[in-house]
Amino acid sequence: MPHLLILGGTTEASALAAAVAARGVRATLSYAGRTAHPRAQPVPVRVGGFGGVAGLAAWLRAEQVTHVVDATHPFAAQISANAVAAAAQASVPIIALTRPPWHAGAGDRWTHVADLDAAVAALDGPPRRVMLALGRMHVERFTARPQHHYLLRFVDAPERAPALPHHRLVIDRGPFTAAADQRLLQAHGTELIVCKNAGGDGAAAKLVAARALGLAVLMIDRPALPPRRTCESVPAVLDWLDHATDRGV
Ligand code: 3Y8
Ligand code: NAP
Repeated sequence: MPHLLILGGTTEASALAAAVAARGVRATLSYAGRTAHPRAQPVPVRVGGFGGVAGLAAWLRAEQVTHVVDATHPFAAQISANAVAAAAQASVPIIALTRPPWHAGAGDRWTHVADLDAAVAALDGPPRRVMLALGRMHVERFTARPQHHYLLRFVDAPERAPALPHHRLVIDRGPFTAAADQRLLQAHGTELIVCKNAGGDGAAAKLVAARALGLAVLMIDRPALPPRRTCESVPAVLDWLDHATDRGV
């Protein structure tokens, strides 16, 4: 009796949950618990950390998980490393459902930086109107650059106001649309967008809007992820599930 663990938190994870529910495959979708009201899912959901590699391996054994799909965000490097190690310890096959990185197109004004620290460093210089499209978890890093007028977008309202002297905070969860993001950027007078190379459609709207408005983008490249089998579509996961089951792994 298969039991699929989907490590979630992305549009792709939700699409996979819908597909396996429609097939009647037993699955559990797992959230870290970063947001107050995660999207409802058509499969059972668990929320919260597992307790490192050992905790995840123990969970896989206790719940008799037969397949793991890491459908987490490309910047969720810790859980992805833990999942590879825990799946190996528990002898459970694993595949990552990911999405290709975005690439600059005609008319894009992108500057690539390696990580968050490099993005903060790149914001030296005179005050500008900057959209930090990074969510809540890393905003405090930008107190090192207090001169800018920031546009922030969080999923949930924070307990206390961000410690950036000049900021406007929008509470909204994606997926976003290019038209709405263009209106938001124009209303703020944004000159520069700072974002992660998340890929996918759920967060691309601001890039389409930036291109239309001729705005600069500071694109944070993805962190290194461990070697693992990967695919880029729900059908590819379903095909893997069929064959992994056939192979008896
Ligand atoms: C808790 C689950 C779905 C999944 C929706 C995708 C798209 C909308 C775009 C911007 C960028 C950002 C952020 C973003 C997007 C999708 C997807 C995606 C970016 C939810 C969700 C959880 C999270 C966690 C949250 C982080 C934050 C990052 C906001 C649910 C809505 C900026 C990433 O307040 C916080 O602490 C938020 C933390 C991690 C990054 C950060 O560092 O702050 N996602 N986002 C997951 C969990 O607990 O395991 O609440 O339903 C999921 C989605 N967010 O099923 O519809 O597929 O990526 N999420 C980024 O890409 O840079 C927003 O504003 O333009
Ligand atoms: P992370 O840094 O890779 O993981 C930190 C710790 O959070 C993990 O070691 C694990 O705790 C716990 N964790 C992370 N994802 C989990 C999950 N799906 N289920 C159970 N525990 C999880 O992760 P993150 O970058 O904070 O991302 C957290 C969640 O938000 C993920 O589901 C991710 O898909 C989603 N998300 C993140 C981003 C982003 O920009 N990082 C964007 C969109 C969505 P233990 O060690 O205790 O097991």
